[in-house]
Amino acid sequence: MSLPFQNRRRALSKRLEASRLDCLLVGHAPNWFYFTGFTGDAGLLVVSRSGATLVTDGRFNVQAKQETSGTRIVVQKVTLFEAAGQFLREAGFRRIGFDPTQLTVAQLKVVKRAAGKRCQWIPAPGMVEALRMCKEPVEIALMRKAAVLAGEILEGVLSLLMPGVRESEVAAEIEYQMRKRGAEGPSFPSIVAFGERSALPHARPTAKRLGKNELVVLDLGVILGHYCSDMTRTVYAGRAPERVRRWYAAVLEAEQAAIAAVRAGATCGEVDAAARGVLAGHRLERYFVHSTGHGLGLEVHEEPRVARGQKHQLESGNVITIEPGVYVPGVGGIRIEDDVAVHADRSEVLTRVPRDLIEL
Ligand SMILES: [Mn+2]
Repeated sequence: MSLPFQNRRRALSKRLEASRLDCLLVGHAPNWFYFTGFTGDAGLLVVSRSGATLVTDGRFNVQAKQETSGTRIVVQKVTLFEAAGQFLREAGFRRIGFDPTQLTVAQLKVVKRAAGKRCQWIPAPGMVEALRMCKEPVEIALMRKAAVLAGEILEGVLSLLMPGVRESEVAAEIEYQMRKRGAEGPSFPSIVAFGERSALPHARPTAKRLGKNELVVLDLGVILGHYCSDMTRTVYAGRAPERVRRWYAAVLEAEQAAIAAVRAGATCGEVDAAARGVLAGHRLERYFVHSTGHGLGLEVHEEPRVARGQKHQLESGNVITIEPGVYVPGVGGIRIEDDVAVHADRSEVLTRVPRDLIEL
């Protein structure tokens, strides 16, 4: 199953034409992968209306030829940015688009100088990200697999949550299972947080041991076939007290309301408001300290953002997370997160783990 690199370059080409750009300089690894399939971590891709050229170094020459097709490979003899500049000069490109959020001031200076004075440099932020936001069916199929695998791993480690186990031991098992079961690795450092630490939305696993009557937040995702998944479940080690049940029910209700709001045509702000409104109804809004979700794909955080006031209108092919939470400092936190794909006439939850409160 090969990804439609040619089609993507054609789609970019149309945008270049609309912006009257001769080419776009692509310096972000997920973006050059998107257009060529090249998985190396050093390079610069120039996509023009007539073709694609990848500048890379000798370490990646063989790999680049194996992984790409219809892409010219230039092995740099000087530094990467000088070599890219020389190529732009020789190719005669004049109006060159670049993403100012992905190029450092120093890199831009070098490539500009090497390309020569005739070139005009036009900021074109987010041009590739806008294309990547709409996944093709083949991408959604890969993301479905990544989501299912994350769920299986999450369910598999629940049996480790016995009194005395350390956060770091659970995290190690999670990431071992990812590799063992075919993932390239975790899509971000797995979060395993016990007790009070569950109130930290981005807790890193520590040597803390699981005690009796503690919340446990497990937030993990895999990269499988280049695509990311991202999911969270919160369980209770013991019999949950009344207030924890109440918080859990509120977060679950918020998550379900947000998932129900996901459809083509809805704005990301409306989806965020659906979750936030439920939590406000339970007087828990001030404990919801982050946005409702984010886009997911080749990167674990990408466009669109699912946050307050975001105007992006969801469309078929968008894949986002929905992950409301409640974090009570000094007590604990609860988050429930799933991955949702938008189709023309429905939405599809890609993650497949039950959401009812589990008491261990
Ligand atoms: Mn997430």
